[in-house]
Amino acid sequence: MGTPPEPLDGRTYGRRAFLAVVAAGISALWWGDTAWRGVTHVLNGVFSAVGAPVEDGWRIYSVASPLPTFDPATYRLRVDGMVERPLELTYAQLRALPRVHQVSDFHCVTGWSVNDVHWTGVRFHELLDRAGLKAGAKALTFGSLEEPYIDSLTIDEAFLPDSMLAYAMSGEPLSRSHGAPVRVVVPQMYGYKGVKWVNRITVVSDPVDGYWEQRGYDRDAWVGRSNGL
Ligand SMILES: Nc1nc2c(c(=O)[nH]1)N[C@H]1C(S)=C(S)[C@@H](COP(=O)(O)O)O[C@H]1N2
Ligand SMILES: [Mo]
Repeated sequence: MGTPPEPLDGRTYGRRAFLAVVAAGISALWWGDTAWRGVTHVLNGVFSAVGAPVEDGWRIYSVASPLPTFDPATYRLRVDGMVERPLELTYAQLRALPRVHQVSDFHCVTGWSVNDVHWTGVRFHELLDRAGLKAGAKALTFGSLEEPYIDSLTIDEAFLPDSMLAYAMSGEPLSRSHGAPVRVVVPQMYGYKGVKWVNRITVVSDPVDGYWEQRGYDRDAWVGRSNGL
């Protein structure tokens, strides 16, 4: 014959267990909420719609906050590295360079796209012709007012007929959220190559991994032909 379970303690134990579960639940809710806020904060910088503001089909992405503020009085675009004549262009000088318009589609590697985007800006050769490429120059590294976001293009990629440095979208100066004063536009590659708030173009002998490439995405971000994780 076995001994039946103790009936007296059972009650107390049940109540304790109940209280323990309630306490765990409350703490889970508490930590859950805190964790969720942390997660949405991170996702703002990671590829996700969660927490990223949406504007006309665009998700506004950044990796730091607040978004950079561009001051036309003090802004300079530096072109340096393997060049004969380093440049420091004011916003006005940049806008005075030969300008081009184009309409191209934009694709983020996470799956959203914006078709028929109207861009205005300058082709990269306009800048690099003025700076003068030194022998061995093969790639451009783009720096941003938003550190530590960077990316790079080979000079061949930068000289694709539809690659450009854009200072206007839809006929309006680039908005702060879209990267004022200038952003890289490379329609044949995924959006992460398109550094916003560009303030520096350094000519180098080899491309370097950009912000998202250091985190696993392909450096050769060809639309439809790269890893997209
Ligand atoms: N400085 C900077 N540039 C950036 C990013 C960023 O987080 N910071 N995100 C990139 C990615 S992944 C995409 S898809 C586009 C999004 O452009 P939008 O923010 O104008 O929609 O910006 C690209 N350029
Ligand atoms: Mo993206």
